[in-house]
Amino acid sequence: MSQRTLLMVKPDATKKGNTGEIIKRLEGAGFKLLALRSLRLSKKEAQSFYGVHRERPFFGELVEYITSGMVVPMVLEKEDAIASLREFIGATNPAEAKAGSIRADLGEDIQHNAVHSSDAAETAVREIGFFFTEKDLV
Ligand code: 3AN
Repeated sequence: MSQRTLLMVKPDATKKGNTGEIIKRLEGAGFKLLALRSLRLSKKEAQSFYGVHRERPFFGELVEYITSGMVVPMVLEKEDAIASLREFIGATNPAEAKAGSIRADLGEDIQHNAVHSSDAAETAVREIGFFFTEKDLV
């Protein structure tokens, strides 16, 4: 079943000029780009976006990092997009991500790991709605 998911290029990757490389890899792997933005999140927006992690010990650091520079969220569509994108980007920790994946090649460490992607169907709907309205999706 064709599915939509959200991928967000994180500040470590935008700072290093890796946004184009990431989009090229995604399109090359058959993910169809439906919408794309670039912005810097406010502290409030970041706390809301990462709300599920509020109780985790690294929450403060995570918010500080994600608001430290530009992010590039985008909506991608493909068969089984959510699971196949998570497989494609690699494990959260770049040191454990499979060779050739975006996080293995372009991530630095568990926090500076180049990209975020939605982890489930409900999360994808929420995260797409966080950045985009239905009319943004081509
Ligand atoms: P994923 O982004 O692969 O779904 P989660 O949900 O485990 O990973 O983590 C959410 C975010 O928190 C990730 N973007 C990751 O960079 C960050 N994170 C996870 N674990 C740590 C940690 N131990 N220290 C700092 N940041 C972390």
